[in-house]
Amino acid sequence: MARKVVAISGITGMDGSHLADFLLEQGYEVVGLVRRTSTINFERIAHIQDKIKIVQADLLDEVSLIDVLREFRPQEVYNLAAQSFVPTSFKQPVLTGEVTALGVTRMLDAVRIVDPTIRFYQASSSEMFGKVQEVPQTERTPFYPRSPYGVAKVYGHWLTVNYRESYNLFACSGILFNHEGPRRGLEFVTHKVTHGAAKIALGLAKDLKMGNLEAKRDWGYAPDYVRAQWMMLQQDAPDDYVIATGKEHSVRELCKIAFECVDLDYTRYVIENNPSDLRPAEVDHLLGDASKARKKLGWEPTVTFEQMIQIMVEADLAALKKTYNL
Ligand code: NDP
Ligand code: GDR
Repeated sequence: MARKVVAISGITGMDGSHLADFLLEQGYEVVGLVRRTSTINFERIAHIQDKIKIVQADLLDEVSLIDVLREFRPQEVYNLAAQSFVPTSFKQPVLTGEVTALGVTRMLDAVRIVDPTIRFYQASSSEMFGKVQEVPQTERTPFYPRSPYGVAKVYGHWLTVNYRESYNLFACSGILFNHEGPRRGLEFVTHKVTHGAAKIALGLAKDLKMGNLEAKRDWGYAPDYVRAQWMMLQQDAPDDYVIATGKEHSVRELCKIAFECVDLDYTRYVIENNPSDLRPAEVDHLLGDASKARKKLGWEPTVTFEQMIQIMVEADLAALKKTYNL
C-alpha cells in the first residue's frame, strides 16, 4: 500500500519538528512547508532532513499553499505555522493577524479547493481563554483573549469550526495548553529560565532578568502534545479537544525548580518585574481540563513538569558545554 502523505506548516518550529519525528515513525511520507529565509534555520529538523521533503510555501501567500497541496496530495494537513510569541503580537499586531489568523483561512481554502477530503488540524491555543471565565478550562469555556495573538487564534479556531460546518471538512481544532521541551524557542519562559540557570551554573552569566513571576500556566511536554494532534485526525469524526496536564505552576516555581537542578537558589540570581519583560495585558493563570481527550482519544501526558524541567536544564548544560568547549 502507498505511504500516507502528510503536509506540515511550521515544520521548522518546535511542534513541527516533533510532529515530523512522530509521523516518520508511523510510516508517513512527510512534506514540510517552509517560508523562504536568507539563512536556513533547519536546526530542529537537521536530524531528519534526508527523510522528509522540504518545500517553500508561506502562510501569507495562498497560491504557494495550493501549489504544494496539488503537487503532493497529502491525506492530512497540520497547520502549525504562526507568529507564536505573545509579546511580539503586541509589537506587530497586523503581521500576527495576517499569519496567525488569516493564514488559517488561506490554508483552509487551499484544502477546500485542492481536496476537501484532506483531514485538517489547526493549532489553537489556551491563550484564547486569556482572562479566564471559569477554572479549569474545557472545550465549552468562553474565550476572552488578552493579546493580539490570542485574538488571532480565536479567529483561526472559529474559522476551523465554520469550515467544518459549512463545507463538511474533516477539520479539528486542538486547544493546546503550553508545552515545552529542549527544542522550545529561547524567548519562551521555560527555556529562558532553564537556559539562564544553566548559563549561571557554568559561570557564563551573572543573573537572569524576568517579567511577572506570579503568572501560572499548565505546562506539558511537547512530544506528548504532538501525539494528541495526530490522534485527533485518526477519529471517525472531526472535533475540538483541550490538551493539558490539569496541573498549574507559577513562573516562580519554574525558576525554583530549574535553579535547584543546578544546585542554586534562584532568589540570588533572578531579577523580577523587568519592565521590558512585562506585557501590556497579562494572562494570570491557565489550567486545562483534558477529560474529553482522555476519554475519546485515550490521550495521557507521560512526562511531569519537574521531569521536563530537568530534561531541559540537562540539554542546556550539554549544549552550552559543547558551544563553549567547557
Ligand atoms: P514556533 O514558534 O516554534 O514555530 C512556528 C513556526 O511557524 C515556525 O516553523 C515558523 O517558521 C513558522 N512560520 C511563521 N510564520 C510563517 C509564515 N508566514 N509562513 C510559513 N511559516 C511560518 O511554534 P510552536 O512549535 O511552539 O507552536 C506551533 C503552533 O502551535 C503555533 O501555531 C502556535 O501558535 C501553536 N501553539 C503552541 C503552543 C505551545 O505551547 N508551544 C500551545 C498552543 C498553541 P520560521 O522557522 O521560518 O520562523
Ligand atoms: P505564553 O508563553 O505567553 O503563555 O504563550 P511564555 O512562555 O512566553 O509566557 C508564559 C508566562 O510567563 C510569564 N513570564 C515571562 N515570559 C517570557 N516569555 N519571558 C519572561 O521573561 C517572563 N517572565 C514572566 C509571561 O508573562 C506569561 O504569563 C505560549 C506560546 O507558545 C503561545 O504560542 C501558545 O499559544 C501559548 O503558550 C499556549
